[in-house]
Amino acid sequence: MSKHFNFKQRLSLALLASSVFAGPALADGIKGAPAPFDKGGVKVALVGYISGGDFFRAFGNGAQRQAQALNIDLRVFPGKEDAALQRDQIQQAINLGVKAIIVDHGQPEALKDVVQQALDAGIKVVAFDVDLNNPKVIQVEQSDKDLAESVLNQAIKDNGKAFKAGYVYVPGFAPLDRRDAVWSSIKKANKGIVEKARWGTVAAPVPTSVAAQANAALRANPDITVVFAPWDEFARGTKLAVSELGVGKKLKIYSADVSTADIAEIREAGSPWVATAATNPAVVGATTIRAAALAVAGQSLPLRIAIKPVLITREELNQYDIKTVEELSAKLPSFGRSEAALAAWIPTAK
Ligand code: SR1
Repeated sequence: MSKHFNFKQRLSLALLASSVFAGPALADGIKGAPAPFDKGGVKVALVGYISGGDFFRAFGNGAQRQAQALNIDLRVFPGKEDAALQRDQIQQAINLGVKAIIVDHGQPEALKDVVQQALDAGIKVVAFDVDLNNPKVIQVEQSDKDLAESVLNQAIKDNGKAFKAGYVYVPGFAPLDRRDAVWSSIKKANKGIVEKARWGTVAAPVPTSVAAQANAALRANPDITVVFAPWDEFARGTKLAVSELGVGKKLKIYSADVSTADIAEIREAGSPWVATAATNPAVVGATTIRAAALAVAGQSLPLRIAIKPVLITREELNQYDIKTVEELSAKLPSFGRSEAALAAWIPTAK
């Protein structure tokens, strides 16, 4: 074959070479960043437990965007609500030689030893909403106490201090357990608030499974006027049941979390879902990546990071005509960004 190429052939070869050899952005380091981020391509794993639902999708997207901004090679292991699988995925991440692992939810007892193995191998561990009770693990949460207090205070403001309630709960999940502690103390302080029924499941798809339970509970307890459903998937399922039973006029739902789809459901004419307290999950996802990056770079950061939620009511969404999470972020800067785990060398995600 001839070694001589014409101009057109040389141009195509040059283009091919640049696409093959220039390497992905991952190979580029960040100017002025501490090692190993000055070289780029730092491997980090994000190992989840729950993968369904708007919260976890937005959390993952926020983490991905922040990882890209840091030229991190992020390996995502989606959860399937399977503790054995999550353990196995942490093991896989250790074998891959990652520098940090973010553990997103899970069952602490199933994870503690494998997380210790990661720490023993020199891997930094950030835990989001799973209490691993290990002083070497950086814990991230959403200030669940504030979250539950703000939305339950709104429920009391709207309904008074005496009402019959339904409550959606599954024990064993750190955020739900922390919100549950607030629900218990509010009931204790307000004897007129009576929990008539309790339901809840994390079986996917959560809204459909919760709707079936809520339908039975609300049918058996027609005097329930308030439902505390502190996960948006729980609220969505309860709302489905309320609409099936046609009891939307006499019942109000208070929740946690927010997404663009939730905003539409809250703002629907006659919707029983009237308030939620939430952080921006994409901001939380990005924060876990920044925390992991600071830890890998050997820079100081608090062992416990709590991201503050905001209270969101239907009234305010309507008043300011907010239709999306992006519009909410623009209206409430504290919802759109977190001051946690920032450093001059860390580019924030767009
Ligand atoms: C089953 S735990 C569900 C919660 O996890 C996240 O913390 C979200 O806030 C959601 O409410």
